[in-house]
Amino acid sequence: MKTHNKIYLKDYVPPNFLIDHIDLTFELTNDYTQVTSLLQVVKNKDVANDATSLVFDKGDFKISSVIANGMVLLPDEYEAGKDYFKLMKTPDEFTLEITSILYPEKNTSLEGLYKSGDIFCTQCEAQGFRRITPFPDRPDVMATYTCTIIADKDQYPFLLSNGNLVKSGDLDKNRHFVTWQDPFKKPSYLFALVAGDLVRIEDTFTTCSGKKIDLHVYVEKENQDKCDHAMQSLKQAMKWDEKRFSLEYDLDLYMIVAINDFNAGAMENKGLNIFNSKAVLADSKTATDDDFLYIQSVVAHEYFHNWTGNRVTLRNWFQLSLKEGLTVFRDQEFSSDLNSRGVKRISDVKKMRLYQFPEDDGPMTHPVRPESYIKMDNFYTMTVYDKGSEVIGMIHQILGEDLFMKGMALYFDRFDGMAVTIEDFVKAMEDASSKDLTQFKLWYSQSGTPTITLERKYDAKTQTLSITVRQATSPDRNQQVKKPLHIPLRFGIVDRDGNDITPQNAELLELKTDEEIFEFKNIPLGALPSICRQFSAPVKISADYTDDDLAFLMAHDTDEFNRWDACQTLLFKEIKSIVGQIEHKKTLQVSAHLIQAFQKALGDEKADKAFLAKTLIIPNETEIKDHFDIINVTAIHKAHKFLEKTIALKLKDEFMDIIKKCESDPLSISAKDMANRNLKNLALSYVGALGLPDGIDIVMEHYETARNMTDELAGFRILLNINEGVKLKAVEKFYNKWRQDKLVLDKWFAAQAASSLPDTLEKVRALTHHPDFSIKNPNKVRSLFNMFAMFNQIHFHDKEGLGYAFIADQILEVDALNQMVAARLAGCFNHFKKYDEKRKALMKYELERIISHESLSKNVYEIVSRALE
Ligand code: B3K
Ligand code: ZN
Repeated sequence: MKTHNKIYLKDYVPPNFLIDHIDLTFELTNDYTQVTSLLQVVKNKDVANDATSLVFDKGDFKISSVIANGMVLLPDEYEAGKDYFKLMKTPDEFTLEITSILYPEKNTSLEGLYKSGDIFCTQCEAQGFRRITPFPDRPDVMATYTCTIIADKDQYPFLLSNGNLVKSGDLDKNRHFVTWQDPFKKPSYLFALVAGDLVRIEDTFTTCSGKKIDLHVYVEKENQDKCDHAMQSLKQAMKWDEKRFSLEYDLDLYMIVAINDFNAGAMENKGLNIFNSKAVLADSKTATDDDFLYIQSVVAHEYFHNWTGNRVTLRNWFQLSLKEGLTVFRDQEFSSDLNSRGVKRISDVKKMRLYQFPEDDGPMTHPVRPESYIKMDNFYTMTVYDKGSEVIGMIHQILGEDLFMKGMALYFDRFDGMAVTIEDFVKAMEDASSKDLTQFKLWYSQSGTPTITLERKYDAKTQTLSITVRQATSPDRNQQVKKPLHIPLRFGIVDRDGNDITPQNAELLELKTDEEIFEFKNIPLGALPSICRQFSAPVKISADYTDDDLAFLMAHDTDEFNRWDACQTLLFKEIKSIVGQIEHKKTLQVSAHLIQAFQKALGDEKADKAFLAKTLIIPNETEIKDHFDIINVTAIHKAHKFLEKTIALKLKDEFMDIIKKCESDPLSISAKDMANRNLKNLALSYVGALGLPDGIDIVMEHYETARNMTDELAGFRILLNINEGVKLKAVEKFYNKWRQDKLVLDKWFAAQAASSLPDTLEKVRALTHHPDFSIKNPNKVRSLFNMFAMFNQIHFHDKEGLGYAFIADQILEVDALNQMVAARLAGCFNHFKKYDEKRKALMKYELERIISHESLSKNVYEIVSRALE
């Protein structure tokens, strides 16, 4: 077994050489691509060493010529290894011209320059630029770029790169060229190139200072009618960033290109964003309401990077959260301002608990600013992105909106055009607010999710409520001893009539030590504290609430988030109790107070429907498993089904009423219409879960008459869990209707992979041979394999280990083509130690089989070796 070295933050040294300017020329042909880069190299005066040899990063490709200061170098005057390029004895300032030959068609990693269908495109973050040309491929080397692209005029009518188009013209042999110039210095990871036969959708945006910006969205011809939502989202984002953050766009042109084969959601290349087509294309026939919201947030996220990431960039990759955490915070604020803030918060917290808490609790645990990596690509994680955003949110809570914005302004003022660190950001926040964030900074260096324990005492004589709040974080591989964090807790008190009686100045409690006692006077008997409102800190809460307290808070807390959370706590308690009944072979029952709480919520005419839909959904089995120290897959599956059926049975009339009453305009994506659909589809899922003929008919009709993808997909998913006959019919019907649409087929694959019916593993195996499946396309791999491994608990954890063996085979097969996608999939074994002995052993066997595979990538090695440690 090969091992691989780690790169450490503590070993960071500034670069010996800087590049002032790079002039790139790409000649794209159908056989190969020739890349010439002309670099203005200067020695970094700030580095006090007398190194004269220059070492660049380089991919595994051939160099055909090297010219230094106009002199052709002989092959023995430079070294070109598999992953480096070296020149001995260089002057302090010189020009270097390197010509390389690439084969983009053979590049299945989707990093560097590759082809997606007939389109040439690039993905350089984090370390893809080195696969294009030898270069100091690190974010603290910032250069200006010009880029000339030469290609056949008919096959590649559009030739795009960063910045502004400065020259174009015809060449011999039916070729043409275009030259782009980007006036802003940038790190290599923001370079981009696209060449293809696309259509362009055009619009403009006039900025606050009156500058007119051209907005271009490029897609394949058949998708030209699906760009309107992305374009509107872009304009909303531009406007919002001016209003909320006083940030204006800087180039004359902003381009977005949609690509079918893409490892991530999208990429913020300067002036030329490249997107996974699923993050751009939408119309109501083919995209769900969730897709519309996703597109709005991704388009905005990439746009917001222009300031947080591009204009102010990273000193090294350990600082990734400086741009990602901050930009996620910005896109979450944007979506909250445009849609419902409460509902957005619930979705974001659900995502944190589903993915980030387990990450913090498993082998991949790392601080928001990681200290080491083998492959940086493995650290584009929920911790860096979403916990990173929560950390920014906490600074926002502590400083308040005005001081926070003052800090942001100071940050841009100080660091525009520079490559900086998280420390620099926090310092700007401290300087602008005069607050001391020394202890707060631990959030960046200490891993793990803190647990907050809440204990109440009430003295009836003095009417004093005293609350003891404790914090603790479990030791992990990163730190054996955890220090107390500075935790902002939004707080409130609700009396027995449902009035908010929070004393003044108690709305934000700042916890700084292991244990603190807060006392509140003149509090009537029975009043309940409500803690961590709005989920003001990414912590787990363990409070001494009774079921009655929780039901009361669910109905009366004035904080919407905590009303939802009280119901979550009730649901998890209930499921745990049913799992206990199963394990002790008792008669299964659901407690009456849960049914009553649901009934009350459903009967509340004034309740917000979007909120209800989020509240009354039973957490899925993947969410449930994290509430157990040892995961009993079968019992959890049974408990989930039993709870769903019991609620459906007891409240069938209420659900039928919702199904009748929740009308929506099928083509509108207004908040009201989305909420109605959401609640109706939830009610249908309960009714469908009963598996009775009348319920099946209702769901079937809903599915067959649906006029948008939200309803159609919701119906389809329910039908796939009813019985074999119903499933078969629905699968065929859906396919025949949508066989031409790649993105809708992703949903078709994913829904089948998630089915709980007995033959699912065999079906998934068969689908790998389906003509519309391609193991080279990341969206398809994620729809089929990641969906199966992450969200089909009962079949992935098949007790004979067939699910594990199948997925391990797929990991190895994908790894030979696309290491990044394979590594993501390999994460499905991360928590193997939490299962029963038999499953644990079966998973360990597969992990060992993977890690001993001969040509395993560094990416998968890093994930699997950490899991096995
Ligand atoms: N910065 C890119 C992510 C690139 C992923 C590289 N493996 C998208 C984003 O976060 O905006
Ligand atoms: Zn980002």
